[in-house]
Amino acid sequence: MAVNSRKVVIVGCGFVGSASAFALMQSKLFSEMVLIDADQRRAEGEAMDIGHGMAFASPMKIYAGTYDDITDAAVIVITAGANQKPDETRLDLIRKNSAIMKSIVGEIKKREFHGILLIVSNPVDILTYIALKESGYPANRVIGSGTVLDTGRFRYELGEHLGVDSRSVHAYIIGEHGDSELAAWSDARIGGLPIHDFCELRGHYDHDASMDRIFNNVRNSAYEIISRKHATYYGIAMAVCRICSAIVRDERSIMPVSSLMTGEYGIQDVVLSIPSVVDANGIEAVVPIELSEKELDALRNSANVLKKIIQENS
Ligand code: 6V0
Repeated sequence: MAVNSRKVVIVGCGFVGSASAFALMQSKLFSEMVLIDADQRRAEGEAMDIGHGMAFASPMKIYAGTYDDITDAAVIVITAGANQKPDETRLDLIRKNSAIMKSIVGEIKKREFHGILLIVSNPVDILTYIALKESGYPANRVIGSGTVLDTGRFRYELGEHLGVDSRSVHAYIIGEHGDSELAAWSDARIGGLPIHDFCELRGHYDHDASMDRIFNNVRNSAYEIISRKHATYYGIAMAVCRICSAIVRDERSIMPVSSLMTGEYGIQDVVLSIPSVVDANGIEAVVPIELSEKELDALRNSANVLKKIIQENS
């Protein structure tokens, strides 16, 4: 069956899935949205609630469906799974969520599906690796939201620090979406200027202290939000929307989604985030940005952390 580029499926309609559905409805990217959840009534309730906003947005079809509805979808967004509890790391979730991911991909694989799998459930890099292996799809079609959210948080923090629109900040968080992630400072640019030059233009000279503070704020964001409101979902919903836009509009946008590494920086057979060109076919190319020796070590460490978890759980 031909792919309908204006159809999306969301599997998992909890906080993240429903916030993503709400953001996608308002984005007008799709004309058909299918919601699937193990709790069918939950999916039905979300479809009704979000559907009632249509009169204030633009017309589309939103309904609670089944896996038989996936065959012509352009994108399946997987947000099913338990979320992070206050005393849990993302990696603690692995056992619970890898079983859920295997069962979902098993259902998808029973049907014909030629679109993109976008994995959001945590730990996202591990689950994207599992989805890739279980599905047998080519690596370009199985992508994780990776550090797109973390990078959004990083750009926000830098924008606030420097009094500049965060969209003018070109800087990435790369590696694992989690504790071993790193900021690619040596590649960071603000409006084309190297970051330290821009900082000095704004009267900030204490680079090391500011870099530590900003990166720690970014890395601890999820813990800080979860300790206050028990889940995070609006930021990731916007990130999902942004990634879907790059796919559906064939934008060739560069964003740090996570994908299978095949030798970049000497890293392979692990899924993590490096800036990548995203188009209608998913990952068109990985962009190996320049890193300092220290950053390279941190990236390889991040890859090793992820590899160890994969080995321990396979
Ligand atoms: P939630 O509110 O508990 O929702 C999870 C939903 O998944 C529930 O509605 C469940 O019924 C459903 N579900 C469970 N098993 C299945 C199954 N086999 N098939 C279909 N549906 C199922 O969790 P929340 O929405 O807060 O989080 C979902 C996932 O997103 C978690 O793994 C989070 O850790 C992860 N996040 C990922 C982020 C990222 O940046 N990648 C950001 C925030 C959260």
